[in-house]
Amino acid sequence: MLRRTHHRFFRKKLLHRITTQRRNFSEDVKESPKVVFSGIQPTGIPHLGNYLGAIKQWVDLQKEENEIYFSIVDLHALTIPHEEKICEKVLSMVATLLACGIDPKRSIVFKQSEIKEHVMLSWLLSCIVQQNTLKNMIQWKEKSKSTRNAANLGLFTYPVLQCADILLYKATHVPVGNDQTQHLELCQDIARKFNNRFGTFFPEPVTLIDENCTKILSLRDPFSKMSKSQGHELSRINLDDSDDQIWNKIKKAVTDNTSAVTYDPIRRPGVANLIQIHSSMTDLTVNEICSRSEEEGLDTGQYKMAVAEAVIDHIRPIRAEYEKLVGDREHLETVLSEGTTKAKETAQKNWNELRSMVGLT
Ligand code: AQP
Repeated sequence: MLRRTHHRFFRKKLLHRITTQRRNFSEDVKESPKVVFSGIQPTGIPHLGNYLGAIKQWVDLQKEENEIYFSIVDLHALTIPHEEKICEKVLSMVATLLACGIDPKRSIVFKQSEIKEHVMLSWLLSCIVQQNTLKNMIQWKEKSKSTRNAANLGLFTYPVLQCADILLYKATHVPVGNDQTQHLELCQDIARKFNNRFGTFFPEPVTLIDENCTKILSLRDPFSKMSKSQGHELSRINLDDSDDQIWNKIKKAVTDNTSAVTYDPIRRPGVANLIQIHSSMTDLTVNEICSRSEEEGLDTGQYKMAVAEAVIDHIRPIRAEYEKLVGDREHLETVLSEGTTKAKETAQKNWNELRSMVGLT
């Protein structure tokens, strides 16, 4: 069991530290309310990387008057095999999103596979993008390498379906973790190409990345990202982990032989990852954390306790809410079907216009 420490200076407060990238879309779009789109795969309980890289921003974006779509992208999840039925994981993802603070009155939460226009638009866009462009996608290169060139076609065309997801709703802003930056650049490129060829229809969506938690790394291998489906169970902190599990995972996190707490993501990625997680969960900057740890004379082992404390305090209410919601299947199904009905309306309207623009009707 985690012992309370004297490191009380590590106060918590959520910070709104969002940075916008690539503002290369028209002034009109900038001034109108944002149309926000983002997706998450129902491939397991989200981990700290999903939460800090994406979901926390999603919650913050609800504070503004935005039109918001959050899709549970079950078609993307088919690119890897699953033992459990994907639809079961979809409902637990809805429970997690609500527990994190997604409000179905403010955001449209829906299931991708219920809206066939995602696949139709994906096909249309795949007739615009060149296969060489897809071959250069970093995630494709990594995944095809890890499967020894036996990766399926769905993994190859995954970024095109992702572009279709975003563009179908004419999204102007896409909050994601920075592992998705290249895919979002592709999306901007495809939108531009479509507009040039068929007439202006799509905004070029802006990527929203929280500059303070661009990529959360695996706790076991700080050279890889924290992932739901890859790496050891100890490599990720899940949003339903118990206090003891969180403490145990952070205690065993791979660091290095230097005992001081210093931030050096290149030479000390394990320690830098812990500092980044800690900073994202409190109102402390990286510099404040390092200088206060020095003042307190903490070594990395002692510092891990302070990180664990901050993570546990942050996750505890989310876990409690998740446990309450996950048993209420009827409520989760209602949220999902109401969201899907609303999303379908926009998707069908936009798809009908697109069909006509490309000459299908
Ligand atoms: N390690 C991470 N750090 C910061 N952001 C991250 N995201 C994922 N991992 C990290 C962001 O979470 C959002 C949803 O991700 P996803 O469900 O589409 O899956 P993914 O990007 O492929 O991440 P996982 O967790 O590794 O899933 P699996 O194992 O199923 O492939 C995205 O915005 C992503 O940037």
